[in-house]
Amino acid sequence: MESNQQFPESLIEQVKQDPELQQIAEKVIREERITEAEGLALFERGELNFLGALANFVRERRHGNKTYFNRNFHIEPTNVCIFTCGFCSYSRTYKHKEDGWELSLEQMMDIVRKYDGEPVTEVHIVGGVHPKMNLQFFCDLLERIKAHRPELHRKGFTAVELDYMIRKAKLSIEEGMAKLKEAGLQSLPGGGAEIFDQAIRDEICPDKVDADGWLHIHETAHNLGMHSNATMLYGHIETYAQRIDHMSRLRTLQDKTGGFNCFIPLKFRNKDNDMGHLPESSIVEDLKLYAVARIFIDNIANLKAYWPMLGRQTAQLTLDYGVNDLDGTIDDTTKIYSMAGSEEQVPAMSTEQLCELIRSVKRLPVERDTLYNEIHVYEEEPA
Ligand code: V47
Ligand code: SF4
Repeated sequence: MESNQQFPESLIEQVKQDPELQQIAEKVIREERITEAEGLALFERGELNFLGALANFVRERRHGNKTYFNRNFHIEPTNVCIFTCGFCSYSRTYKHKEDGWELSLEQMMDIVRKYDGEPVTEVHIVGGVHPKMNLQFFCDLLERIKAHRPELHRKGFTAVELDYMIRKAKLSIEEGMAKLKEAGLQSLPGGGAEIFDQAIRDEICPDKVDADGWLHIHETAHNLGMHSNATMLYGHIETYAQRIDHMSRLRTLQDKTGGFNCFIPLKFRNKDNDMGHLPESSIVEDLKLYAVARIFIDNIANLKAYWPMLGRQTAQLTLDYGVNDLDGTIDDTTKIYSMAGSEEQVPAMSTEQLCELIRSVKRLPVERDTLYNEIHVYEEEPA
């Protein structure tokens, strides 16, 4: 904890006309939790400069200038999916499965073997919900990766994929998660959360696991000693109040389990999907959201900007609005965002490029593992 930070008096000055915002700033400085109503006031009345300065104060109090990244690659077993989320540009229905891809165990092991001898620390496995890829198939995959390269951290499956494969195997969530852990699963990515409010889910992803189901799967993972991430898909038809409700439910579960590693806001991208008529949120709105998330969720240590979805320059900007993590090198192994219209058509950055991106905005690059243990602090320019 680096607490020699001074919150600029001029910023308190800036909200002098708004006693509620001033009180919120004072609470945050005293390290007191803000309420849902106060979170909403930040969204509704907080100017970008004020929110950024307050979020940056919180970020630097906890992390100083450190900005984390990891060396990872993705495996996307399939983009065939039984669900039809309106925002998804990536999936293909089972009826049109010939337009998508379905990887065999051997093809996925070829991807793993491609990284033999490379200093990657994590494989991130996530894809569509394929009716024929079952729990045993994924247990076999995990076992094979573990046998091939035991130290490679296996992070896998959104709660949506888990809910389907475990229910199909006729197991309870507790039994299914225990079986996956036994096979080698070590942590969960944060996907599938979207916006928890059911009225929004009914519009954008009516048929997949609901908020309680998502939270129950993550709580079960935490109880089994696994960590997980949490996401929020924003910038479509949700209101500020629904964003606060979403973050509040995560904050409540985190109070109970402490199992969330990081929170990842995911900006809705509108290319080639059924919600393509909606405009995308502006950069100002993106930055405001990161700032409010940093201030409101006081118990999840890390706030991640996922650069393949935001684009590198916006990701870089977020580092002044509460963000302390940029995910990983990725090596062009994910298609979710390039298919949805991201600027990053070939999402891959070398460690040097990531470090340069971080350094050029005067932050300190730190390579981490999946659980945020520090692997290397890049104090000096690499030789
Ligand atoms: O749940 C899908 C999102 C998620 C679009 O845990 C979209 O480290 C924007 O969760 N526009 C899956 N977002 C990916 C995910 C993730 C990504 C990176 C890191 C981690 C982590 C998790 O992607 C889905 C959905 O919310 N998504 N389509 C779209 N058009
Ligand atoms: Fe399937 Fe996930 Fe796309 Fe929804 S977001 S259609 S669950 S792949």
